[in-house]
Amino acid sequence: MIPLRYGADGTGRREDPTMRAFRADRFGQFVHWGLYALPAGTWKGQTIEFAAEFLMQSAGVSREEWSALAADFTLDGFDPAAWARTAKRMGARYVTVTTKHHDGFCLWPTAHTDFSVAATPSGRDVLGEILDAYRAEGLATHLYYSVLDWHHPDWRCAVDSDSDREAFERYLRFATDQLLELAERYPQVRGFWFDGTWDASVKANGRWTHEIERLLKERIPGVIVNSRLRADDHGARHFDSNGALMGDYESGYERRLPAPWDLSVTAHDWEACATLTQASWGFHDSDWAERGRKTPAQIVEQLAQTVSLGGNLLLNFGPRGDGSLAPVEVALAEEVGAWMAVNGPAVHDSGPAAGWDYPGWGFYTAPLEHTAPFRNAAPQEPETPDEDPTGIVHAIVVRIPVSGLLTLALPAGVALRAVRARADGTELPFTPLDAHTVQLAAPAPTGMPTVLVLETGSAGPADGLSEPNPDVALV
Ligand code: FHN
Repeated sequence: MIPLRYGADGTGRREDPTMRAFRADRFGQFVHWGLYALPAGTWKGQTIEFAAEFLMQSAGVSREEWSALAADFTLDGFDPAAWARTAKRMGARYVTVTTKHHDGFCLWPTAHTDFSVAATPSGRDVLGEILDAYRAEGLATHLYYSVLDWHHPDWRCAVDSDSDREAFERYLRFATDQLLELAERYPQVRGFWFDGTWDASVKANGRWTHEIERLLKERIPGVIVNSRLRADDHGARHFDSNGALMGDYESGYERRLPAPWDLSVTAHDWEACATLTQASWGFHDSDWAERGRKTPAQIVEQLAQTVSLGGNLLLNFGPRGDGSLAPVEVALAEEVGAWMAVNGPAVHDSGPAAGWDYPGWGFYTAPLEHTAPFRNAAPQEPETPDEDPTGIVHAIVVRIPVSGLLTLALPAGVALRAVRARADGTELPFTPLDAHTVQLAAPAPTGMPTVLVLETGSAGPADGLSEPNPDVALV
C-alpha cells in the first residue's frame, strides 16, 4: 500500500440513507444551462460543430465579448416549474444542474465574482428558482460545479512559476468560497458534481480536492460527492494510487457505458452521464446537433444497461437561451416517461440481477433490497403497491434475435415459474431446454424495449433433467 494523505477515505461503499436513496433513484436529469445557450453553437454567422458550451473557446471569443452575452440573458421563456414537471414525468428522480460551467458564468448571485445572474437584466437567483421547482416536484437536487474557469484571471491549467502558484492559490480560495457559499445558500441539496478537474493544476492539488470534499460534508451532512472532484497526493484521479475509489461514486463514464457483461463495475456505485445529441451538453441549434440526436428507444436501452450493471444514468437536457425547453427534448422526455410509467419498477429501486448473465438480447434487473428509501425531497408515490418484489427479475428486451426466440440461462438453484409482459400482465409460455435453460418466443416488436417480469423460485428435483454428459460442465 502506498501511504496517502489525500486518497480514498477508506470506508468503502456508503450505506447511509442518503446514499441508498441516490442509488435507488437510478435515473437523473442533467441540466446544462448558461450564457452558451444564447449563441447555441453559432458565433458571428459561423456554426461550430462542437459542444455549444465550448463556443467561447472554439470560436475564439474574448472574455469581454462573451461577458456581454449576460445582457441578453433575459429569461423570457424561463419556466423552471415546466422543466421540473418534464423531468418528473420522464421518470427522473433527481436533477443535477450547472451552477457554473467552464465559461465561469454563475447561475446564482454569488458574492465572489460579478460574472453572474446578478449582472443580467432580471438579477434573479435563477439557480434557487430551479432548485425550488424541482424540490416541489419531489426530485432531489445536485449541483454541478466546474473547477476549470475560463473567465477568472487566476485560473491556470498548469502551475509553472511562482506567479502561477500565487494566482492559482487565489483561484482555489475563490472556488472554496463559492462552494461554501453554495452549501450555505442551498443546504437542501443532496450532492455536488464536480467537473473541469483534469488539468495539471488541479491534479497537483489533491490536498485541495480532499479538503473540499471534507468541508462540504461537514456543512451538509450526508451530501454526496462524485469521484471527478478528486485527485490524490500523486495526481491519480477518481481512484487513488492504491486503486480505491475517491468520492462517493465513480463518475468517469461520460457518453459511454461499461460493457454489458462487465460486472466488475458493480463493486462500487457509479453514474454515467449522457447527451441527447451526439456531443453537445448545452443547447446547440443546428442540423449538426439534430443529426446525432438519440431516440427514446436508445435512451431506454442505455438506462436498462446502466441499471443492470448497478449504475445511475444522468441524462442531459440543454434548455434554450430564453430558458424554455426545446420541444424536441420535451417530446423525448414524454416518450421515455410513457415507457417509465409502465416499466419504471425495472429501473427505479432496482439493480443487477445476481447470477443472471448478460443474455445478448437485453438486460436483467432485480429489485434492490427493500428498505424504506430516505429522501431529502417530498416522498414519491409507490409505483407498484401491489407487487411483491420477492423472486422477481425484470428482463428488458432491446434486440429481438432473427430466430424470434429468447434463450434464458437460469442461475444455479433458480427455477422459472412464469413469464409475464410488464405492460399488460399477459403470460408468455416458455419451454425448458434443460435444468438451466428456457426458451420463449420473443414479444412482438413495439419500437421500444419490452419488459418481461420473470417470476422465479428455488429449483427442486422436479425442475428439469440434469445433463447426462459428464463432459458438459453445468454448475
Ligand atoms: O467539458 C465538459 C462538458 O461540457 C460537460 O459539462 C461534461 C459533462 O460531464 N463534462 C465535461 C467534459 O468531461
